[in-house]
Amino acid sequence: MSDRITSVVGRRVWDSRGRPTVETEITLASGCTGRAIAPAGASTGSAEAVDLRDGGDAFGGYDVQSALRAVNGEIAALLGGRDVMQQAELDAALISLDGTPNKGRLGGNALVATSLAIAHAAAAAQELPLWRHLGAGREDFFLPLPEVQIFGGGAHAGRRVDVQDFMIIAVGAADYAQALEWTAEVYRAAGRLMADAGLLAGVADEGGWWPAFDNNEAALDFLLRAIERAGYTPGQEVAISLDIAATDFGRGGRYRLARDAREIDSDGMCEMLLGWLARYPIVAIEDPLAEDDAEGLRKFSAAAGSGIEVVADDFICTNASRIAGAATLGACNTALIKPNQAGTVSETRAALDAARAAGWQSIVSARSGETEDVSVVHLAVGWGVKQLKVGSFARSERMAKWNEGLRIAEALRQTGGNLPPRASFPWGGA
Ligand code: 2PG
Ligand code: MG
Repeated sequence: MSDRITSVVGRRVWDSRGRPTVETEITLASGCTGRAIAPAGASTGSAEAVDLRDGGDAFGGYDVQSALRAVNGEIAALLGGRDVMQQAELDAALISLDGTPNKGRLGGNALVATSLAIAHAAAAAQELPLWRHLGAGREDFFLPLPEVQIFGGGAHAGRRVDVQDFMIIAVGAADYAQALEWTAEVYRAAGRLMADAGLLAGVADEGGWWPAFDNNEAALDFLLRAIERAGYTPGQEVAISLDIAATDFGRGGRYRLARDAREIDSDGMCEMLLGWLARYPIVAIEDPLAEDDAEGLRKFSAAAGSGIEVVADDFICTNASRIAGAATLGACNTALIKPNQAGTVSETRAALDAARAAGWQSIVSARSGETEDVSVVHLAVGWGVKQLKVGSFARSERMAKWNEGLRIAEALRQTGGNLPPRASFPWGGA
C-alpha cells in the first residue's frame, strides 16, 4: 500500500522542564495523521544530532523557532506528495536536505520529530499500533524490562551528587506488570526512608527523589535499604543500575567528584566503580568514564567482566559506526539507544543493528526533557529491544511511557506482558 503525505505541520509545544520543543504532525491523503515530539537531554554527548535552539533572551535561549521554520518550510516542501510508507527513503531525503554531519542546519529536533511522525502516520495508514508497524514480520513480541530511576543526581539535580541516575531493575519479576509493581514499592520505600531521615526534598528532573546525600555512596546505601524495606532480595529480585554520566565531571582523564571533594584520574575512577560493583548488587553501569576516555572505558569493561552491562551513552551517541568502533576497541557491551541522538528513525535502527551485530545488549532510552510522547516504548517493543529506560516512577511524562507498556501487553493478550528470559541478560546466567 501507499499513502501520500498531504501536509507537514511543525508547532511549538512544551516539555517536562517547561522548555519549548518541536512537535511535527503529518497528514496523509487518506486523512490519517501521525505526530511526534522531540525530547531533549541535559547531559549530552558531543556527537549527538544538534538540538537546534534560537539563543537570545526568550525562554532562556531555548526557543525553537528556527527548527519550526525548517519543518514548516523546507521539510514540508520536501515531504509533500511522498509515500509515507518509505521511511528509509524519506529519512535519507531529510538527512541530505540538512546536509551537515550533525543535523546542525535544520536541527536534530526538527528531524527526529518529523521522522517519528512519519512512522506514526505510516502505522495509522495501516490501522496498526506503531509497535506492530515497526515490528512488521515479527510475531514473538515481548515487553522490555524497565530500568527505573529512584534517586536523580548529576545534571538532573543541580549536581547535588555526582552520579546522575541511581536506578533499579526488577530482575526477578515474572512479567512487565510485576516489574512496575515492585518498582512502585521500592520508589515508595525510598521516599519513606528519606522522610524518616529528614532528607525528603521533592524530586529531581526525571522524577527520582532529590538526592540530599553527603556523598555518592550514601545514595547507594539508601537504595539498597529501600529495596530491602520494600521486601525484595537485593540482586536476586531487584538489582541496582547506575548512570554515572561521567562526561559531565570528567575531561582529559581527570574526574572531579564534587560531593566527595576530590579529583581522581581514570584508574582511580575505575577502582572506585569496581569497588561499588563488588559491594552492591549492581547489574548495569552506564557511562562509567567520560566520552573522551576510550582507554578508560576499555580497561573498565575488561575488569567489570561480561556478567554486567557496561552501557555506552555519550561515547556512542546512538551512532552505528561509533558502536562498531567501540565494539572493536572492547569498550562497553551495551548500547543506549536514543532516537534524538541519531536524528531519524532509520539511523536509530541502524545503531540498534550495529549493537546487535557486535553481540551487544541494547536499552531504548528517553531523555531528561520529555513529554507525553510515548514513541520510545513502541520502538522498544516493535524492534524487540529487551530493556527500557525512561526515568523515574513519578510525573506523567514518565508514567505515560510505563503505562503505554501495560496497554501494549494487553493488546498482545499477554497477562502482565512477557519479559525476555532472564538467561538472555548478561547477569542472568546462561
Ligand atoms: C542519560 C539521560 C537519561 P539526558 O544520560 O542517559 O537519564 O539523561 O537526557 O539528560 O542525557
Ligand atoms: Mg546516560
